[in-house]
Amino acid sequence: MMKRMLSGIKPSGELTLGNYLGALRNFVNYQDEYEMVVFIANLHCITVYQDPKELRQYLKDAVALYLASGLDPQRSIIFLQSDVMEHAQLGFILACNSYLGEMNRMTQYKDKMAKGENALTVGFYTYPTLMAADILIYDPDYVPVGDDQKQHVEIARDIAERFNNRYSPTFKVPEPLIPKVGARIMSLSDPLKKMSKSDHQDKGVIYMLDEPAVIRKKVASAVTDSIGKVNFDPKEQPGIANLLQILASCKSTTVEAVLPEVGHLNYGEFKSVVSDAIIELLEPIQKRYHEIVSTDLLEKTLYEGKLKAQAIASRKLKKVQHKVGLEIFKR
Ligand code: ATP
Ligand code: LTN
Repeated sequence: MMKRMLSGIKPSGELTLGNYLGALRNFVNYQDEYEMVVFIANLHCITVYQDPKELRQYLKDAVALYLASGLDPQRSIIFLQSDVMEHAQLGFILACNSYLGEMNRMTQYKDKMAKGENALTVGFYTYPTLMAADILIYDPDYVPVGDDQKQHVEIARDIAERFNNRYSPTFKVPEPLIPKVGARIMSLSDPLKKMSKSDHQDKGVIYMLDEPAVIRKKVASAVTDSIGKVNFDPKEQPGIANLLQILASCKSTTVEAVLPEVGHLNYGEFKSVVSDAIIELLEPIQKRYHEIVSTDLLEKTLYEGKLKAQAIASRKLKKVQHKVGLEIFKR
């Protein structure tokens, strides 16, 4: 039997090059070998307030970009998280099997607290238990995510093990799968910070739908250093190291393999090679995006995906409800 893989992307903005290299592209590649379950994490999105009109547009673009990148609705299950109500229901049960101490230790939460953000929502606090439900309800073998999401998958594993021990074996304990290259693309304007789609002010974020001229401009103004040599030294030259990672990842190879080709270039020449590689990668996807965005393929994909996902999720939820003792009569 084919092993199952599951992942989601939170469309809290337009998808970025980081989302593509760190996540989406890998989903597409995995379709040949695995049964892929891929969803748009719109519930996770609203853990932080979103303008409804903007959110709707982001969701639509995200589905279109999934398809334009090559996710195939015939082979993969593609759906909207909120369309499968079982996620939220299992999320609550898992929240009742998780502890405040665990939530307080999550980096994402601690970072926001440390920044003194005082309007954090309860939904944001329970982000990890909903994410655990997203995962565990499908019994995947692997969860491919970028580096920043590893802790969330680990807590899902802990919750699964606890539930299995407390009741009886119910959930598969999945493995996170982190790509070797492209797992953490940094912002071009601050190479110590992750390229993030919700950083709307940041000019160092490349969006998947950016026009070639915009990409060139952003790469040309990427922060570098005064050393003047293209080397891979993330400590001393984080900007150049990031561009090298982007180049290697765009070409689906390693930094070691691209260095001999660019090590002798000056920064201006090097940046132009990097822009070319990004444009070459994104242009065909953008073309397909424009072809499908106004067709009924998006609606059809989400409808069919929802039915397939619900079939799996409702079976699992029933089992869980029974084990926890919520049901009186077995249906
Ligand atoms: P937000 O700004 O809302 O936190 P984000 O752009 O950081 O969003 P997520 O929606 O949290 O991205 O992530 C979607 C997937 O893309 C995850 O698997 C995540 O690890 C991956 N990802 C996000 N940003 C990057 C990045 N800069 N480099 C590599 N992978 C990334
Ligand atoms: N938190 C993830 C999105 C996400 C997810 C998931 C990823 C929600 N549920 C389940 C993998 C599995 C993010 O922001 N990238």
